[in-house]
Amino acid sequence: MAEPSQENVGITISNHLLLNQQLSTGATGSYTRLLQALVLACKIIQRDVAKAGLVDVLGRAGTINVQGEEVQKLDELANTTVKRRLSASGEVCGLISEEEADIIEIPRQYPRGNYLVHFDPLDGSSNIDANVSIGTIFSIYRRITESTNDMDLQDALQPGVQQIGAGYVIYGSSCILVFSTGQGVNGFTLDPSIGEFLLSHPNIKTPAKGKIYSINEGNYGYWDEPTKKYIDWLKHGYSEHKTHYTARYVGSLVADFHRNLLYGGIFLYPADLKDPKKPQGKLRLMCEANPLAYIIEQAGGLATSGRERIMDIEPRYIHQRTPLIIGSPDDVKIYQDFVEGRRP
Ligand code: P6P
Repeated sequence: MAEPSQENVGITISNHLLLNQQLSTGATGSYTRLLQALVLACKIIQRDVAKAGLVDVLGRAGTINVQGEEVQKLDELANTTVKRRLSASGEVCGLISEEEADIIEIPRQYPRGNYLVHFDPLDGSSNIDANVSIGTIFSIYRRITESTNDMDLQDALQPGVQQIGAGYVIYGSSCILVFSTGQGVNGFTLDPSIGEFLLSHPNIKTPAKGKIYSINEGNYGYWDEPTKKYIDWLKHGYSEHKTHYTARYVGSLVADFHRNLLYGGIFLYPADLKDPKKPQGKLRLMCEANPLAYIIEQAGGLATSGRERIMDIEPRYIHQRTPLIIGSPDDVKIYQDFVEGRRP
């Protein structure tokens, strides 16, 4: 299917999805309805995020989520919004939220569909009170079990290569939805005056090499040696690589990822040994690493755990964590050289 080009800039996401559907042989409209439900959920979350400071939605809800993190009120609103909209679409057989321990069953009044979605309803929520960009991340699979009932664990634990779509919304200076269904990556910017996402970034490709590295340097003492050597090389190896790398770290995954996707560069959240409960680092495989790996590969980049391609990882449990090194292919390959001992 031909990717949108510049003359398509400005078309609504609904028209883009319908064009996609018309050009997809055998398409029934189910996938389009699922994506439209996701788009609606993100518009509702954007509305809540935009007014958070005014209606005291800010602040903490006083509960702790499955990750052991303090849940913000907006987290709860976003989680409920995505669950309601996707369930009501009648196109999903189950959902997995970063905020909930177990598979989310679809309320009985709705039909079951053939898709399932892993999602992080509001990533970066610790930044909410500081008005720093936050985001929603989603990852779409087809069910692999033959059943008209709810999904089971086998459906939920598919490797990232089985994704049929993925994307994120960044609630920042503007609200941008970036997603792919396997034919490249497109970005849509919300025009709040008409409540429509309009195509603003057709066929995104990430630069082969960047000048930005994103990592929480406060964890330096907890990194493995190859990661330390790579970051030292970036900072002190100018005489060799002749590039002045700039450090940029928002501490909100979608913000750091989106900037590097467009400008080029590398984001790293390696395994850090400061928390024995998280020897594989902080980020989740199914609702953070896999969807962003899908996007970056569709945009010409790479995503690795250091040991293997992110999308090849066979998940063992739904909230599994993984180190994530993701971005411009030439930068990720140099990191891999340090990991595999090809660089001292
Ligand atoms: P740290 C936000 O809480 C998050 O899950 C990601 O959005 C972000 O990339 C990461 O954690 C930041 O973690 O340990 O650097 O504060």
